[in-house]
Amino acid sequence: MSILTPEILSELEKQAIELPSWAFGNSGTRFRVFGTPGTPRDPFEKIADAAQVHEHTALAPSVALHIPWDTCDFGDLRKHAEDLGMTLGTVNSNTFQDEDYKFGALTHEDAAVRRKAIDHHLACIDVMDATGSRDLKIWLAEGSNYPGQADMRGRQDRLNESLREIYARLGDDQRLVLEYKFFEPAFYHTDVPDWGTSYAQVSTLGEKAMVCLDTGHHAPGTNIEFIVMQLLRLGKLGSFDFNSRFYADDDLIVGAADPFQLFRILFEVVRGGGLNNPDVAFMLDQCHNIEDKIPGQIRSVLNVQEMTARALLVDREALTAAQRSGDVLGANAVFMDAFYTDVRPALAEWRESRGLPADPMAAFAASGYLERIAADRVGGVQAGWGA
Ligand code: PSV
Ligand code: MN
Repeated sequence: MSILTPEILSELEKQAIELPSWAFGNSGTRFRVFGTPGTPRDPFEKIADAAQVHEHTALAPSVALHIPWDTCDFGDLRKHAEDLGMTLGTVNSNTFQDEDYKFGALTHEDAAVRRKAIDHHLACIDVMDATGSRDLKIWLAEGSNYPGQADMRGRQDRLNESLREIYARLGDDQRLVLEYKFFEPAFYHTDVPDWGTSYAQVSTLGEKAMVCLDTGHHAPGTNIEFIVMQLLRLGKLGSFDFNSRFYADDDLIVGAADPFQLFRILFEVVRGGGLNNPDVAFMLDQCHNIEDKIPGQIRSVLNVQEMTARALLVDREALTAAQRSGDVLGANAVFMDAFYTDVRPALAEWRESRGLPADPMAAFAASGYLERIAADRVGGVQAGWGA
C-alpha cells in the first residue's frame, strides 16, 4: 500500500503551479547574463517551453506574463497557448525599467510620472482582458537610498491613490495582487517592504485586492510560515511567488536552499485551507542563471509537489492532541516524522499510474527537446530581462 492515501492523492492531482514566462529567457546577476543555446526569442517560444514542463509533470498548466517583456499579439498568444494545452495566467506589470521611474512610479512626486505608471497598469488590464487572465501582479521597485531623501508618508498616500485608480478598472472576475519585498533596488526605505504594508494598502481597496508573498523577499530569519498563516487567516493571501534564497532575492530553484522551510510553509497552507483554493495562486518566480531553464522549472514544480505531499502526511489529529496536552516533544516529533518521510518512490509510482513519466527529469532529458530547440532556434535575439 502506498504511503500516499487516496485523499492525499486526490489533493495532489488538483495541484496547479503557474510558471513565469521570464524563467525561460536568459537571466543572470548584475554582473553577467549568460545565454543558452535554444533560449526563446519571443513569448510564443517561451510558452512552448513551458508546455514541456506541464507535459512531463501535469503540474504546470499556466504561464504568467511580464509586460512589456512579453508584448505581442495577445489574441494569437492565447490561441498558441491553448493549442499547447496551456493557459495564460497572471499579468505582471513593470515600472522598474524606464528612465522616468528613477525616483518612483506609482509613488512619484510628479503627477505626470504617476499618470504614466497608472496608465501602464490600465494597459496591463487590457492585456488581461485579451488573454483571459485573472490576476494583475504589481511589484514596485520604489523607495529611497538615503535618510531624508524622500517623504515616506507622502509616498504611501500617493501609492494608495494610484492603486485606487488601477483597482477601479478591474473587471468583476479580475484581481490585483500587491507583492512586497524588503529591499532592492532601494537600500534605505522601500514603499512596499513587508506583508503588513501590502495588507494595509490592499485592505483599503476592496475584496479583489490581495497580498502576493514571494518567498525570497524577506529578511534572513523571518518566519515566513507565520506570515502565510496570518494572511490566510485574514483572507488576504492572493498568491505565492515561490523560489528559494540563501542571501537576498536569489530566485533559485524552489526548495533548493531550505527544503524544511518549504515544508513549513506548505504545512501552513494546508492547515489554513490554502491548498487547491482558487483564491490562493501558486506561482514560481524563479530565474535560472546557470542551469538549463526547462529542467530547472521541472525540478521546482516537483519540489513543490513533494513538499505538499509531505505536508499532507502530517498526522493532524496526533499533532493537535500533542499541542493541546502541552506535549512539546511529541508535537515536534509528529511534525518531523512527516518532513522526514521520503515520498519520492510513491510519487513516481503514482505518476506512472497516470501515464506520466516516473522520473520527469530523466524523461525530459531523454526527449531530445533541448537539442532540438538548440538546433532550430538560430538567429534572432534571445529573450532576457528587457525582451
Ligand atoms: C521582484 O524582485 C520580483 O520578484 C517581481 O515579482 C518581479 O515582477 C519579478 O521579480 C521579475 O523580475
Ligand atoms: Mn516575485
